[in-house]
Amino acid sequence: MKNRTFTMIKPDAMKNGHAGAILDKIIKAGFRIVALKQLQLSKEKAGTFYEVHKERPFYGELVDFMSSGLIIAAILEKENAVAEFRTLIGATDPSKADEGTIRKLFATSMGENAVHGSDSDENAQIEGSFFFSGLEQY
Ligand code: 3AN
Repeated sequence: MKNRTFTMIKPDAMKNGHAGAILDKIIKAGFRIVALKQLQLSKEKAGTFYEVHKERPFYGELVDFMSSGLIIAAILEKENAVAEFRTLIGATDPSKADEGTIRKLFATSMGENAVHGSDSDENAQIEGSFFFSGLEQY
């Protein structure tokens, strides 16, 4: 059965001009775009989105970075979407990401790692609805 995941192209990849190449890889990997938009998160919204990481030492840095520039947010659909997308993006630390993955190709560091991908079906649903209303999902 087809299911959904949520992604963001992060400010580093946007500034470095990789948004087009990343979307191309996502589409060629067989994901269907259910919803997509470009926006800039306020610090407050970025803080809410990453609330689960509030106690981690990198939380402040992460919130500053994610609100530092434009992002592209998108909901994607494919069979086994969450796991398939995590495989396509590669490990959180780009130096440990497999060859050919989005983070290996486009990420600069553990913090500035080009893309976000949901880690479960439940979080994909929560994250997708943080950015998109039901009417914006096709
Ligand atoms: P992933 O994005 O691969 O699911 P998580 O959930 O462990 O990774 O971390 C969420 C985000 O927090 C990462 N995408 C990354 O931007 C940031 N992050 C994780 N670990 C670190 C770290 N050690 N230093 C700085 N930022 C980090």
